[in-house]
Amino acid sequence: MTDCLFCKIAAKQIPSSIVYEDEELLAFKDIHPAAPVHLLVIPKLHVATLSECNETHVALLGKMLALAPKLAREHGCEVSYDLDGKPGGGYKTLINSGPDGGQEVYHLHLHMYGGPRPWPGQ
Ligand code: IU
Repeated sequence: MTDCLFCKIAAKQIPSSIVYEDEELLAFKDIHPAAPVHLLVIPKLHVATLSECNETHVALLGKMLALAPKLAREHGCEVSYDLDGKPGGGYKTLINSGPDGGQEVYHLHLHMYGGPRPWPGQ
């Protein structure tokens, strides 16, 4: 979509701090970070909102979510376990959908928050 900001970021027409890219996905640093680590994972394909997704988007959505652990490892917020098996670290993933869900940019994106808290919703 020509007027979509995130399409322009995906096409490198607008600069962003890219942390991951493959044929289908781009991940970049949120321009107004709400946590020490605040990344956005987007599909290069324009999908306005999660509400437009159906079974044809299952693989794409799976890839977006499956990227989170890799990004977490690379940004120091993976879940780890101490010798007693107690979990530490971690991160939050979030998709805002529609105005009531707090969505402001109408190109599907997965937020990933990590690092020292607080983060949104905590
Ligand atoms: P939302 O889920 O649609 O509310 O989130 C949109 C996010 O996109 C929000 O966190 C913005 O800070 C972020 N963002 C960005 O990273 N770069 C931009 O140029 C614009 C918004 I506009």
